[in-house]
Amino acid sequence: MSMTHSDNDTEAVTRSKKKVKAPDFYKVVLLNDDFTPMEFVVDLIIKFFSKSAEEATEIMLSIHHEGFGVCGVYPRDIAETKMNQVNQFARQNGHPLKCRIERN
Ligand code: TYC
Repeated sequence: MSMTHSDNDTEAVTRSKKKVKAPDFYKVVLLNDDFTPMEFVVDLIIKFFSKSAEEATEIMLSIHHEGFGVCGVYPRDIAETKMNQVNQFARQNGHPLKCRIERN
């Protein structure tokens, strides 16, 4: 069976599109609450999201004022791991802080 030149082109484009498709990315979001100490949130953002003290303070204050804030954007498995680590760390320390992920 033979393929025409144009069949071949179409298949090549279709296949390469599937093969190199970018992974889905997820935002890791922290939610505000009235109880978690500001210093704990700053330390947590430094620890899990590798931010400087200055960046972490800006993100924390933005969450405090806006109600939520994005700490980073990662492929799904990394975003899920960060969310779980943050939620466990907050719970272990007796704070109600919640972390979620959202598809980008
Ligand atoms: N609102 C908290 C306070 O006033 C601080 C806070 C910031 C809590 C960010 C959670 O994700 C958070 N102590």
